[in-house]
Amino acid sequence: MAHVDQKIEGMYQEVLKRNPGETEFHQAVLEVLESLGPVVSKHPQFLERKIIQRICEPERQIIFRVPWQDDKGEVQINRGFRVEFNSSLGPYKGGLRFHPSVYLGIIKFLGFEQCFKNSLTGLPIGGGKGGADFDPKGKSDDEVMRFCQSFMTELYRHIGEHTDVPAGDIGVGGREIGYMFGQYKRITNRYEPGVLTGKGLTWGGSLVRTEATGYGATFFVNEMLKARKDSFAGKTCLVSGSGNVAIYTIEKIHQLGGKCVACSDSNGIIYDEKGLDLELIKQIKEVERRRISDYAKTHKHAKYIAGGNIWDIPCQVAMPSATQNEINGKDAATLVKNGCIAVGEGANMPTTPEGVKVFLDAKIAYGPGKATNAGGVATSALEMQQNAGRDSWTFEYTEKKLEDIMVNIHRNCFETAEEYGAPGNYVVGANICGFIKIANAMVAHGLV
Ligand code: NDP
Ligand code: 2IT
Repeated sequence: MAHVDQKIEGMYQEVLKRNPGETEFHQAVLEVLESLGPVVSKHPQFLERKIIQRICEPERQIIFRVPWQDDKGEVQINRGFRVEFNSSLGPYKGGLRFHPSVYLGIIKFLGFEQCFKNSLTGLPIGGGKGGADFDPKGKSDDEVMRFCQSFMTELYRHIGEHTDVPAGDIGVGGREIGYMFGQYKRITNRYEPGVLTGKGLTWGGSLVRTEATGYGATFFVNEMLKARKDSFAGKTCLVSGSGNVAIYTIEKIHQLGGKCVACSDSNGIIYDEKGLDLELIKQIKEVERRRISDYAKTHKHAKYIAGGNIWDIPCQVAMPSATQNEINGKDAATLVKNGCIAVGEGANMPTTPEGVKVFLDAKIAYGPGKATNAGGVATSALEMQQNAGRDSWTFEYTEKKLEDIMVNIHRNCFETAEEYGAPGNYVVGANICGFIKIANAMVAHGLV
C-alpha cells in the first residue's frame, strides 16, 4: 500500500494524538488517508479548508449509561454510544452494534468508514454509528427487550428522520429494531417510521433490507469477476460468520452458481464439501437462535472444526462477513497460495493492513468493505425513501434497485482507480470516490 502523502502525514499524527488508544479508528483513518495524496494535489482547496482534519473529527459524540434489570432482578449497567460523524450529504446514517467488544474506538472506526460508504451509494445519507458493550448472547428475549428500551430511552432525543437514522449491525437485527421502535413511539407519541431502518415488513420495513448486505456484496464481487471476464459459476467459496450478512451472501452465491463450502462463528467452522445447506443454517440461526455447530448434528457428513481457521480451507472466492481484522497477513497469504482470485468484504474492515497489502500485491480482485458491503445501507436509504412516500415496493423492484446501485458503485470505484493511476485497485477507487463527494459538499457548506 502507498504511504501517506507528506502533505497529509501531520494530519494522521494529529489523529493519533487526539484519539489515544483507539486502534481500530487509527487503522480506518490511515487506510483512507493513504489514498488521498493525489486528491489534495489536484484540489488544493481541500487543504486550505482543512477538509481532512474536519472529516476526521466527528461532528458529535454521545456516550450514555444504559441501566437495565436482568431476569433475576439484578441491576446491570452498560455503556451506549452514538457517534454522529458527518452530515454533509444527509442525515447521519449507520447501524447500532451490540457486542461486548464495543468501545469508542470501534464505533468511531465504523462511523468513519460509514461516511465514505454512504457517499459511494449515491444516496442522500451522512455517516454515523452507535451501539453498546451489551452481549446479547445467552440473554432471554425479555432481557433484550428491557435493554433495548433503556438504550432508546436515552437515544431517542438524538435521532429523527431528518437528523440521525440508526439501523442494525452485529447483535442488532429485526427483533432489536422492533423493541427500539416501540419504545421510540411510546416516548415521543409519534409513529415515525423514518427514524430507524431494518423495520418489520408490516410496520414500515422494506423488502430486501434483510437480504441487502449479503446480496449487495455478492453483486459487487460478481462485477469484479465480470471485469476480469469471469463469473461465480462453479467457484468454491468461503463465507465467514453465520449472521445476517453471511446468510444472504451464501444465498446469492448459490443463486449465481457458486458453491459455498464453509461458514463460521466465533467458536468454530462448519465445512460441508457438498455445499452448505442454507435452509438448515437459516433454521438454526434465524429461527432457533442456536449455534452453527448444530449443523453437523443434522448433517453427519459435514465437519465442525472447533476453533479452526476458515481461511485455511482452499477456495476461489472469499467473503469475510463476521467482524473487523478477521483476516491477517498470514491468512491472506494462505488464501492467495490456495488459489483465491477474489475477496469481497461483507464485514467492515475484516482485513488487517498486512492482509490488504498481500491481496493488492497479488493483484487479485479485492473489494474493500466500504464499497462491497454498501448494499445494506443503500437499501436502508431505499427504506427511508419508501417511508417518506408512505409507499412499499415489491421485492423484484427493490432488488433490481440494489443491484443497479452495486453495479454503479463498482463502476465508479473501478473508473476512479484508473483515473488516479491505480488500475484495479478498488481501495484507492472507493476511498477517493467516497471522499471527493463529501469534501465538495463540505466546501459548499462553508465552515460548519
Ligand atoms: P450478526 O450479529 O448477524 O452476525 C455476526 C456474525 O459474525 C456471527 O456469526 C458472529 O459469531 C460473528 N462474529 C461477530 N463478532 C465476532 C468476533 N469478534 N469473532 C468471530 N466472529 C464474530 O451481524 P451482521 O451479519 O449484521 O454483521 C457482520 C459484519 O457485517 C459486521 O462487520 C458488520 O459491521 C458488517 N455489516 C453489516 C451490515 C448489516 O446490514 N447488518 C451492513 C454492512 C456491514 P458469534 O455468534 O459467535 O458472535
Ligand atoms: O455497516 C453498515 O453499513 C450497517 N451496519 C448498515 C447501516 C444502515 O444504516 O443500514
